[in-house]
Amino acid sequence: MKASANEFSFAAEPYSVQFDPDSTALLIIDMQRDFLEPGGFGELLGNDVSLLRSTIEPCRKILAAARDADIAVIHTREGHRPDLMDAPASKLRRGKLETGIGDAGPMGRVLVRGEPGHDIIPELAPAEGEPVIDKPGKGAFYETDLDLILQNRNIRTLIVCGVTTEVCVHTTVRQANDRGYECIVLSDCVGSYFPEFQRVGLDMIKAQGGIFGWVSTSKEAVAALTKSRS
Ligand code: C5J
Repeated sequence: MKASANEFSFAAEPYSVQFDPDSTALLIIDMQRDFLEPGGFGELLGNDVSLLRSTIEPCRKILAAARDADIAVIHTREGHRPDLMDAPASKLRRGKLETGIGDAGPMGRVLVRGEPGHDIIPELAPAEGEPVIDKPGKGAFYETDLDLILQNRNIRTLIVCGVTTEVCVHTTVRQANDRGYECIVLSDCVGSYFPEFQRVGLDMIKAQGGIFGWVSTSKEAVAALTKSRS
């Protein structure tokens, strides 16, 4: 599995991908109660949040493997200041929701920082020292210090997990790709409320020779990370 000094590879589509564990990070996007649990923003938008729950166990496994292999781990959360001054009016209006962003819901104020719904689900709780990027938009690079953190740690490759595939995962992968990062999206660690968006979202990443990056699985990634540090 070793390609050259400190370079490893694992099976992916459209072709196998090489990575250096020292310049690789696991990026876990928005695995928040607001998207995965009943009563949060995802459900208030009319979605069946149970569709995302299959991502939890594979995410838990790759998170454990990354920690064991001493790979950098970064979490993100989508949400807003309690005064909502960082939320565009268009976002607040969108969906014409009866209970929308900033309103009181079953898990506190919807998509607001510091509220229970904004928390990362307990199964994937960040460990001490793992940065949590609070982002006001869908893309994790928009109005955050993610790029700076990655640059300061010489990270070039991102193993990407989280929700939802076609929204925050896709937007982040596109932003990362334009900034020169290599993205490997793990198909069983990303989820959508729409099965067809899940399929097409993953196809779009790996099409045209990997126009946005690679698609692999948690099994392949766990095996590769484990081997890289053995
Ligand atoms: C959405 C996200 N779907 N994290 N956010 O609004 O994908």
